Amino acid sequence: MPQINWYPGHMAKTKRDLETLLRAADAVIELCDARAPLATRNPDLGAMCKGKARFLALNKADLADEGETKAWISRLNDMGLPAVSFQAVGTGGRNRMLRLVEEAARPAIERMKARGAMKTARVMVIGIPNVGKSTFINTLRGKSIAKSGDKPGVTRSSQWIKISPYLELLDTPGMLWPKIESQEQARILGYIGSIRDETMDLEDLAASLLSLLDEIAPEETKARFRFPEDMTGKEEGWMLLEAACRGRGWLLSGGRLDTARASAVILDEFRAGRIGRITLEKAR
Ligand SMILES: Nc1nc2c(ncn2[C@@H]2O[C@H](COP(=O)(O)OP(=O)(O)OP(=O)(O)O)[C@@H](O)[C@H]2O)c(=O)[nH]1
Ligand SMILES: [Mg+2]
Repeated sequence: MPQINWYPGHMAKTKRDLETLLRAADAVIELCDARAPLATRNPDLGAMCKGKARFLALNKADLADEGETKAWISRLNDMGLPAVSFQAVGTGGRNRMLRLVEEAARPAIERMKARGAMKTARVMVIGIPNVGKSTFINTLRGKSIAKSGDKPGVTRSSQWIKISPYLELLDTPGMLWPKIESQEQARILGYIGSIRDETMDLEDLAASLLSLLDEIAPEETKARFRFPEDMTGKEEGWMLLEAACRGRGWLLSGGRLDTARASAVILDEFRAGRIGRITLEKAR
């Protein structure tokens, strides 16, 4: 399997910029993807945000398995990290989230008040690319102000966005970290769309995704890609990719299998939640 080379050159600068901006923030909200709450967290953020009030939002909860998300929330809370689930598309849960954001910033505001200064709460929204930071801010604002899109690297520079007369949120560019711990983690980031597709071998990626899905959600995967009845369930990713080509009719002239097209569609369908609500990392 080719190595994924994932650290875009501009990200070292992003990190330096965020460190400077953090000084002005009263609290930090970190967003991760509810389908992989460990793999989609940047290990550098803990040290960067030291001393700041902070909580984690498991976003895109609509795409993850509900029971797994609940289990993840209690595991993270048990570890001492306040965590909640959220769905940034749609308006359900907006008021609850606004209250949480305000609560996180309140101690800093109270400290300022005690010194006689009236202050707007400034909360920074951080996380790896494509987890929904800009969408989250737009939903809390009730208006599409921050640019968002279904690929990583949409937000190029940070901007403060006024949510109410007393609250501003900082939209930030997604941040990855320079040293990759495991290729398995890199692949998860590839599946959910946090690494640019152009830097990966999409056929390898789709083959390994199929093999993971076949393990976690065999029924949904089999039904979606119309695998033959006699598959044993122990096939390699590439065999599954070929079976999906036959099942879904992704063929070239002469009946050759169109694995390139198949891979693009498989990744799209997974990212959009069409195969089912599937959590890639188990909480227990
Ligand atoms: N299903 C679902 N999709 C979401 C949710 N939140 C965001 N999205 C989608 O995820 C994609 C990425 O959203 P963005 O808000 O641009 O993500 P970002 O974290 O700002 O990304 P960068 O700016 O590239 O770091 C968009 O297509 C959103 O519509 C959610 O809760 N559920
Ligand atoms: Mg963004």
